Amino acid sequence: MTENLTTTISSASQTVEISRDFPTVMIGERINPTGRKKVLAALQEGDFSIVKQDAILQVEAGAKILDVNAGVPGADEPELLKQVMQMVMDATDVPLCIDTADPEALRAALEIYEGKPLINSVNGEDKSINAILPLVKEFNAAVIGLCMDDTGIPSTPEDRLAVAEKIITHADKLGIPAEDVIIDPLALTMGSDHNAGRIALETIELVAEKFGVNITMGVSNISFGLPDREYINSTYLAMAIYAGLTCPITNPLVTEIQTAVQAADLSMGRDEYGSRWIKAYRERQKKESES
Ligand code: THG
Repeated sequence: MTENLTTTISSASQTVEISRDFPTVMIGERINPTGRKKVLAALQEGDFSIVKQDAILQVEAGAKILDVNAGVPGADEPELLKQVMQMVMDATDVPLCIDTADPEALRAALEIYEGKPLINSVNGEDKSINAILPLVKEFNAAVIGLCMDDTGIPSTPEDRLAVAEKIITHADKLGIPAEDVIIDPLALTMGSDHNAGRIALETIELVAEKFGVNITMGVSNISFGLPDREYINSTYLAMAIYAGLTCPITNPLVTEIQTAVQAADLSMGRDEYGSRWIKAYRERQKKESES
């Protein structure tokens, strides 16, 4: 087994360490107009209050990093992304995961960010590698590498591993260490392919075993189009943590997600004396008695 690498991400005032030897790090997914119609409508109207509220609520619910996506169709993405990030940085102290496909928006975001951010994302296409990895190096960031390239998302775990290897190798050539590359095996929905979950789990195992790198994943993707998504997402999340997932992009406001992460960490021996589990239980009880 390869050594578990540690990725360090920071804001101006906080540092987060990600590793299979440490508790799971939740990356809050909610600041994203692509996945959320209400956020889209608000941002189109220049209303950032929902962003502020989502930032605060997600951190209170246990998110250690916040994903920030400002992909509003037709908008000036570099400007909007900076505004959304500034709002989040004013409202919370946690490090950010900058979620954009636009290299110009990414550069604009990196120029105002204080600390070491996580860039979401690069993929195995030469065009993406050549545009994104130099920015990762220039701004001393960490980056999420998606297991896809110009031919799409490979259908086998072995072929996804090969894309991960390509990204890690190119990063290394630019002087970006493997611990600053976090691999995303890509969760597709089981609503259209019942093997999608298994393929992603096997990819996690292969990548963790071969490279020791950290693993992220947009867990909610797994259940698009299916009913009772929170049960699927939370069960899948616990299984993926066992397979080697270390920093899921997920919705921390969902109780089933919170408890799945906490119970998985306890089950993996990452919660000494179960003290975090007990503390979280007491907090849930307190909340219930208040409501
Ligand atoms: N990998 C990486 N980054 C990602 C993803 C990934 N970023 C975007 C996405 N996938 C993760 N973020 C979300 C955000 C919201 C939802 C799912 C993933 C979501 N939204 C609800 C829905 O579509 O049903 C809507 C909720 C609402 O409108 O309030 O589920 O895979 N690296």
